Amino acid sequence: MRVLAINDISCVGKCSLTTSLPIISACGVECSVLPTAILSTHTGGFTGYTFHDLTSEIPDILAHWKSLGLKFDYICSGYLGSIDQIEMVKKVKDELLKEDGKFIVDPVMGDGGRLYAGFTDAFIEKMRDLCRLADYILPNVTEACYLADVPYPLTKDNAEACLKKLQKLCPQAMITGVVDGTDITVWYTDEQGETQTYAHKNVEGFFHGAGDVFASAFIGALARGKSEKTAIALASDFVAASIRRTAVEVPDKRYGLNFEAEIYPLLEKLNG
Ligand code: PXL
Repeated sequence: MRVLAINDISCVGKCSLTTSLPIISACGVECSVLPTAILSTHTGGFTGYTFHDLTSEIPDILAHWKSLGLKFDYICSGYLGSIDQIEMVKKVKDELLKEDGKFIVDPVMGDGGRLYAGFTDAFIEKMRDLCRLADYILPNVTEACYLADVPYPLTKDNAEACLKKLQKLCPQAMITGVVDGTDITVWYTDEQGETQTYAHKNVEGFFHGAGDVFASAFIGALARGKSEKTAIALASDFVAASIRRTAVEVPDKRYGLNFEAEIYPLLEKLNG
């Protein structure tokens, strides 16, 4: 079983590959990486960060992998720095995903109702095309609103309508982080096509990297053979526990979640 995580390396501020690698590995699954860019920190809340685009390196990496005959059971994409990189991910999926493999797209573009630095309408349109090729998509509320072209934010009254629009892009669509009163909820479509929700008590505040931690645990659990429903529950419980801990333990939330301390309980459930 081999997962390929396509994402950036934000050297400090846990997100992208610094969450995918430890979490997917801890789940007991081999995680290979295709780094899209290297940044000194992520772009959410820090200023003065460095950004080195790795697009030009990728064709040679792919050529080498093809010469080795490599194929992946799961390919998941996260933060992509340009439209060219979206095209590159399509090529990787076409050439390196096993025939019965799964392609998971976390359409990382924004949070809190706003796009991250550098994202444009043209990028959103291309991200919709990438979502059309996916087996699962995992947007947060902001990304769901941009992809489905509905007003931000979502509540329990309009989340299902947004989910239905996303299903036209990808039948197994999800929306993470829908706040409903005192709860925070994942909305998703189950394998029978029914809308389902999975909720936790919301913790006030903005927790950087939560979406990446959720996506990593979801993929790890799927790759361990769990159903979509179980993988969503395990990943949500893991993120919620990490957020509760981070709220009291980590003064500067830009540095990401303390998910490390919650890995053992995740594994107990995964192996139980
Ligand atoms: O957590 C999502 C993310 C990933 N990668 C980079 C980011 C962000 C969010 O700000 O800036 C580089």
